[in-house]
Amino acid sequence: MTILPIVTVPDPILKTISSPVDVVDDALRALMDDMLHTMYAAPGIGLAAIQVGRPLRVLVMDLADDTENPRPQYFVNPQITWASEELATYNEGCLSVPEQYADIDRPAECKISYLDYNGEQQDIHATGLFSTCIQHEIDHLNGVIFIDYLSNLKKNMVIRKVKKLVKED
Ligand code: K1U
Ligand code: ZN
Repeated sequence: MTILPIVTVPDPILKTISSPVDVVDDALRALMDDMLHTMYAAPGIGLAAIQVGRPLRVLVMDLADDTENPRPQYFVNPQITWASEELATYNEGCLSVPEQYADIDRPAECKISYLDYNGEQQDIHATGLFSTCIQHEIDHLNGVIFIDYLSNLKKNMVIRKVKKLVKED
């Protein structure tokens, strides 16, 4: 497995609308394995394919904490089929916006239909951090980053900080 480089803002590739996957085959599973490995190494709790430069509607997540066994989840062509009117606020981060956090409001609960690691159709009801994280990741598939919900002033400040951080590395 390979740890892939993660693209950071303001790289325009992050604005790409990713394309649906035609077939879940061994090549796609190899990409999902590399994405999971990359996410664990970062470390993070989610990663969309566009964050490693691949414009495909694929994401991986693992919400297990350090005291639990890993619980990898793979979502291919995920679609939000329902979202609650009730909102929840979470202080979000993003591996493409390193070391920056902001409170973001999103539907507290949602239902997602997707293909799993084996290409089987699945439906899931997401609540809590799972709901927040999967909505954040699906945003990536549509070229949206959490800082897009901030004012232009705040967003530009964050981008300046990330540029400085990446240059120093
Ligand atoms: O870049 C990403 O899309 C991943 C992002 C997912 C996310 C986090 C919080 C709210 C919504 C979506 C991250 O994983 S940021 C890093 C992070 O949250 C974390 C890192 C280590 C341990 C626990 C959390
Ligand atoms: Zn992100």
